[in-house]
Amino acid sequence: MITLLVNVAGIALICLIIWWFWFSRSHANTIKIVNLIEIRVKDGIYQPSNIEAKINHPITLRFIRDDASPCAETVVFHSLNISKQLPLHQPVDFSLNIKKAGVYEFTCQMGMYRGKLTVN
Ligand SMILES: [Cu+2]
Repeated sequence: MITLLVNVAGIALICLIIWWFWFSRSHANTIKIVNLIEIRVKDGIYQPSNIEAKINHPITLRFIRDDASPCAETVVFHSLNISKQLPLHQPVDFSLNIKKAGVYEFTCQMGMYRGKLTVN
């Protein structure tokens, strides 16, 4: 009877150790899912220019400007009230987490470059 109890306790302990290692490992390896989308600014267009995102999900739009013309210099998200300057060939991130469904347009300051972020 005592040996049985010891065996049960031993097995339980082994399970606990395995579970603990598995749990702590999987915990340490947790990956934060982040949507990163790279947008090239070139030849008068944003590429890609139609982007989809989910409500309440973080998304990062990384703009890389390859167009030297001053037209491409600024990206404006009108309805979000955000704008950023794009230095040539340097990534500029917009990290967004939009709480409301809709179509969010982004353009250069003169509205020649155009793109939209659709949030559902
Ligand atoms: Cu422009």
